[in-house]
Amino acid sequence: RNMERDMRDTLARGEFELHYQAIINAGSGEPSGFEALLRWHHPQRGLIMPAEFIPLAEETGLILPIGDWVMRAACSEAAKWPDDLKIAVNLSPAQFRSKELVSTIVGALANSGIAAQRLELEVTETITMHDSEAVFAALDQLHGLGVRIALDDFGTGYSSLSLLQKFPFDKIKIDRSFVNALSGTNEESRLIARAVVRFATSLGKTTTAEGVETGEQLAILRAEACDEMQGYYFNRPICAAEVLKMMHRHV
Ligand code: G
Ligand code: G
Ligand code: MN
Ligand code: NA
Repeated sequence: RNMERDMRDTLARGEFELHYQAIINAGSGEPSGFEALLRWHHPQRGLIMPAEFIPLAEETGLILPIGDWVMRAACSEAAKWPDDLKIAVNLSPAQFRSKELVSTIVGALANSGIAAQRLELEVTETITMHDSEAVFAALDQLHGLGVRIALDDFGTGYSSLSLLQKFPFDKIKIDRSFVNALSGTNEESRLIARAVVRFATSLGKTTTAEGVETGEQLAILRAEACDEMQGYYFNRPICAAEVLKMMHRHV
């Protein structure tokens, strides 16, 4: 497969890129951290988004070295930021099949010098579908080191209540499909947002709404006491240099 060969070459040359999207504290309106999002600038095909190449990376096992690169690059970049800012990194279910996941993450933290508490791992509930004992052990070990764990895309899959009880999630990210439906005239979507926030809060977990695009959605989520917001209303994913520029404007 040409795409697989191209992916290997890109990885070997260190030419993947991370973009970063701010996660905004609903109270202060300031970023509490950034989510790292993988990008591939293909020499012929231009910018390729993760949805187009992560499935192949998972099939071929390349997600393991790519995931290692992402973890190291994201932690090293975060080391340049004020140390109250977190870095969120997405993990594929396939990465949990590697025995090296915990040591890779510990290595990336040590190498960058950032505190474990600044790293947040975003996982979807599909990680629990295969060998959930091994996944639990890895998450529990990382959580014990101070790494934060977020349940991504909440509400889209088969999230069960027992999953939330069993796994050490610190945060629930409300999927953007729910946020997208929020408007002053859609009472039902507001009730769903309210229920999810209350449910998560009562379990001691924080909530982040993804895909916030309008001031109206922001106002509703604030009124429902959602802790954090993320979306095009605040900013699009931006490159590392732009993040640094943005920070200089703020200090
Ligand atoms: O903006 P965007 O197209 O970047 O992200 C699409 C999807 O790709 C998201 O669901 C996100 O979880 C996933 N994704 C983005 N970056 C990474 C990454 O570094 N690793 C993994 N495993 N998934 C990622
Ligand atoms: O699945 P995950 O939440 O990790 O993926 C994040 C994805 O959502 C990325 O593809 C990112 O570019 C995209 N995204 C971030 N903010 C918005 C938004 O406000 N609207 C839409 N439609 N997509 C968004
Ligand atoms: Mn995510
Ligand atoms: Na998501």
